[in-house]
Amino acid sequence: MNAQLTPAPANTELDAFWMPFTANRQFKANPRLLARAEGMYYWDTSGREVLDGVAGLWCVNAGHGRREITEAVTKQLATMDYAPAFQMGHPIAFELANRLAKIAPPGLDRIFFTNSGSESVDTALKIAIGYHRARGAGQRTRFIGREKGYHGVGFGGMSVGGMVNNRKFFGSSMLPGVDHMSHTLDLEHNAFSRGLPPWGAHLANELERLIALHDASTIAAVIVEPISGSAGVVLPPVGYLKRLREICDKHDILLIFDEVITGFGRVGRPFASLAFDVTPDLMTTAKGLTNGALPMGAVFAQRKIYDAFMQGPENTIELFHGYTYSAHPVACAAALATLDVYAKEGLLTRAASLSSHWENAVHSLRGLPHVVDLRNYGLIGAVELEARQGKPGARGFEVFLKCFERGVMVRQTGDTIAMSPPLIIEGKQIDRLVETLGAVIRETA
Ligand code: PXG
Repeated sequence: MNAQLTPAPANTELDAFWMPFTANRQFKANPRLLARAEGMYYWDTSGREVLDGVAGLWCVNAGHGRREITEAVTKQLATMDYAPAFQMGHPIAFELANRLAKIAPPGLDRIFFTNSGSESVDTALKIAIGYHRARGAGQRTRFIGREKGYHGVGFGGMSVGGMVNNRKFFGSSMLPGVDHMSHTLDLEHNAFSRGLPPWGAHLANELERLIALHDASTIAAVIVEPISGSAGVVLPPVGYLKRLREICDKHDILLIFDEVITGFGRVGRPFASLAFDVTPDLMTTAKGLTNGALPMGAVFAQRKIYDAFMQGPENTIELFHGYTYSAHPVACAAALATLDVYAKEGLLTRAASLSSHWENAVHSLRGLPHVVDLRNYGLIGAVELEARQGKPGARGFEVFLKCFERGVMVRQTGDTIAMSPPLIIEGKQIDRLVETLGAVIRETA
């Protein structure tokens, strides 16, 4: 297969690529270059094996180098490389939408294709506004997000998001009319919870306060991640999401679940809304949809939302929105092959059977120096480290680097280390991942 390793470029050859969400100068002085991937592993440019503890970036759920996906993509490229989806169609886009509708949470059977999580979020926000407008409630344009939320980097997603660094540089360019609820991370009450924290459902009642402040008649939608990933894994307290659903229902406000990370098996069910038994009106996805092999996203909408747009003369476009690459045939082929792999290997529920091993492994780190919290759900885990005095993020970054040096890739956000391995991981690999992290934490001052 792809056995040929790409030689590492000299450091000066790294200048032109302005790397995303990266400390460019630090990286280019000391690069970490990946050259090959298969199954649970990457190999770097020197041929060193690295265990993938984050499924790339939470997307390679079926593991790397899946032959079925490669073949489907190759075949589709040779058959029809591109076809427009504006006023034209191609069969596999419809096939993919039908397949997704079958595994979707109840009623979410109308699917809009995008190319990323950020585009899925901006699409869902626009659909929410359009839905209310189509029903004669065009004044409903506000959104409620949440602190620590991450909804990608488009102007819409950034505005409803709640991660400070992603917002502060772009301050005056936010969408108007957005407010935020408090996040639900509370170490005083919930540190070291196993699975969902028992304390905190009442935090959902803040939504009632924001609704009272702005008036329900101005609010289009509430958007949250069922489990926040990027902010360092923030879990919903037991009962919290159900409460949000009740409040939204009471006030005719749409509830959007951003399942870009939690979708496609990460939590032991195909989607977190199924795991938590709370059904949103709109659901945003990307990442695991194609196993990360090609960029693609999908917004799942309740049929009532789609139907609300289907009015007026039949030759008019109902939603003035879409991307050149919406339903790209090659991405559709990758997604269909991915869904086949998930189905054949039971990967959309495999995390449930591994979750107690995973939970025990993650919580075995309790008591190590500077560990102030451990969080887990499905095949998601996080270790929160105490920040060094006056140097937030420094300890976390050092742990991330040392893990990589020892052949284990984890993710770092501030002083939190996140893990989200491919769903094909075996027990021994879970142990190696967590033991390496533990050893590194032990020797990091
Ligand atoms: N919503 C959620 C919930 C996400 O996690 C996006 C939207 C945006 O997706 P795109 O495809 O536009 O990047 C994301 C992306 C990490 C990390 O480890 C998380 C993401 C991306 C990169 C890194 O924290 N999530």
